[in-house]
Amino acid sequence: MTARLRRAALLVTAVGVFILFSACDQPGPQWFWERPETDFARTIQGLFSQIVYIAVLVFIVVEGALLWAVLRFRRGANTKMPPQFHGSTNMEIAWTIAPAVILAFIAVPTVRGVFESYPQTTAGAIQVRAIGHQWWWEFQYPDLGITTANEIVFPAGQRLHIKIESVDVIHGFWIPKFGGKRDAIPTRVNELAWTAENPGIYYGQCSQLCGTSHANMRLRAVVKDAAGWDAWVKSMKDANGTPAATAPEDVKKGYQLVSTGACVGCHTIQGTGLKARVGPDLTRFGERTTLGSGIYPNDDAHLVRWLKDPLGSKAGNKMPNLQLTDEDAAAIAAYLRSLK
Ligand code: HEC
Ligand SMILES: [Cu+2]
Repeated sequence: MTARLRRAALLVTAVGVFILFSACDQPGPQWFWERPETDFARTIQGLFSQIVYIAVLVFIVVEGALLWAVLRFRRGANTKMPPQFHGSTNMEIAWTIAPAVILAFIAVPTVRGVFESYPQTTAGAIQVRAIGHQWWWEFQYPDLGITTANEIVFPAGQRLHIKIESVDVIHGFWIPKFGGKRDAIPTRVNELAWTAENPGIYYGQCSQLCGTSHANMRLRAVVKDAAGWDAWVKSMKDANGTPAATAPEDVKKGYQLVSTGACVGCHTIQGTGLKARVGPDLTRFGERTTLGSGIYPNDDAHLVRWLKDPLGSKAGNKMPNLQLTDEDAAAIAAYLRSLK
């Protein structure tokens, strides 16, 4: 290689590395290394950090020794051929024992972490079934008689026991700040239990490639304080979906369209005639912050676009285009957003 070529290659590498590492600049909403938000995340993060630090130490020692050897023993103008030898029992014993000791330091906490990460006693915990669908999440609270979608709601400071399932393909339930991911596998139930520490909204993402809109299969964890949780449970249980007879005048048209249209075949809205389970449960839909499993804010503009053009809003979407007029879509959006 000419010196110029070498310099160009170096420059390209440097720029590439710079661009790569610039992704680490800011902790985004799914950044997990700082401030774990649950006991479960703390276990996983402690283990992860411990292994990373050991790996960094090993890297420094090995690369340091390598560099030292390369520089110290490099060939000079009149270096003679060094003595050649084969086999060294002492060195072989050393490089068998040293890695075994290092691996023990990794294996013991890892095995302990694996056991700790499985729900032990979950008596008294809030029970939730998290069910993966292409490409959204269903959340059922069997003890409370509540079903919702895409936003898993629970209180801070109380144990949550999640049973993770899937109705179609393998999905991955993952809220990075809350700790490791766990797969949703058809015909199986995987479990997670944790206690969240701080109220807030946290981001999640399906972590198993599950088809066209895998990247759009997000979720939110909405962690409430005790009062907020009680209010949410009450509101979900009281949901009456604003029956036609009492629906406020301004959303009555939307209600009629929804309860006589194709929506009936796929969605549930508690308190109305909509009882199908193909798509997300829309009970109290107006209380959700997002739309389309966490990809859009739940506002009028995005909702109207969603209703008019589901596929344009989300690739592969299993909700069909129902050829709604602008007027009907706006009326339906107003009704759905009034459900709170
Ligand atoms: C053939 C079944 C089907 C029909 C009919 C249907 N939907 Fe859907 N709908 C779905 C599915 C499936 C999703 C989830 C799409 C996704 O996020 O991947 C969905 C999602 C939605 C969402 C977003 C929910 C959320 O939490 O993000 C809304 C709102 C919605 N539908 C409203 C309607 C309305 C109103 C109608 C009638 C005009 C309707 N749907 C008709 C299947 C259907
Ligand atoms: Cu998925």
